[in-house]
Amino acid sequence: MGQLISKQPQVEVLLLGLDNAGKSTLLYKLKHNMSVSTVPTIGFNVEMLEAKKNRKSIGVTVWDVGGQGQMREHWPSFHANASAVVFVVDSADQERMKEARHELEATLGSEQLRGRPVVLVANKQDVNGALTVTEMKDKFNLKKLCTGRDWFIQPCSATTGFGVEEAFKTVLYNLCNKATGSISINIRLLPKVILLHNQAL
Ligand SMILES: Nc1nc2c(ncn2[C@@H]2O[C@H](COP(=O)(O)OP(=O)(O)O)[C@@H](O)[C@H]2O)c(=O)[nH]1
Ligand SMILES: [Mg+2]
Repeated sequence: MGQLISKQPQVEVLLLGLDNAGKSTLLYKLKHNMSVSTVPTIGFNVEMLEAKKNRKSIGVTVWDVGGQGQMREHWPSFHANASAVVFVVDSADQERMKEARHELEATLGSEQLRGRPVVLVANKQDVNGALTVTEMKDKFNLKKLCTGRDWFIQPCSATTGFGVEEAFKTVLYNLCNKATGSISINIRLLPKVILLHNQAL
């Protein structure tokens, strides 16, 4: 098993965002399709997923790095190997929107992440008063902030599961599309397994 995994092409996805944004909830929903009670992440969680494109497997490692103030200093240590960034924002927490934007700006300013695709997850869409994706796009000035990279904003509710798969499919789509230059990739997500199937081949 270990040998098989080590021969797979690997991509690493960095899951970032302020504490309480819903990163760990999102990861466990994706991985186990279940809601878990989370506690603030001290340090980081790491989960392996498997994507399949045609019959080839791609190992996807997701790093869920704690978002509390003192942990953010360590985010840059995760930049070097990251293929893509998924940045989770609590869309209902308007008071911390500026802080979230500041952290996203700092992250995207990293040399090591230059050109890497980014998905902004507008989480907690189930909460009354949550900003819509259009409002978030404006608040974060995303078009300007993400110049020079593939970017996407995904409405999501990590607790209900709405938009969770799509957020990761978009990341993988961007990565695989780049790697192969292929035209159309359909991505199917099975429990614990993400299937990428290229219909063109
Ligand atoms: N209503 C709602 N609550 C959420 C959602 N996602 C996460 N939460 C809650 O937000 C809190 C923080 O979630 P957690 O995943 O620990 O955030 P993290 O610090 O970013 O890892 C928990 O109480 C979650 O149940 C969501 O989409 N909607
Ligand atoms: Mg967490």
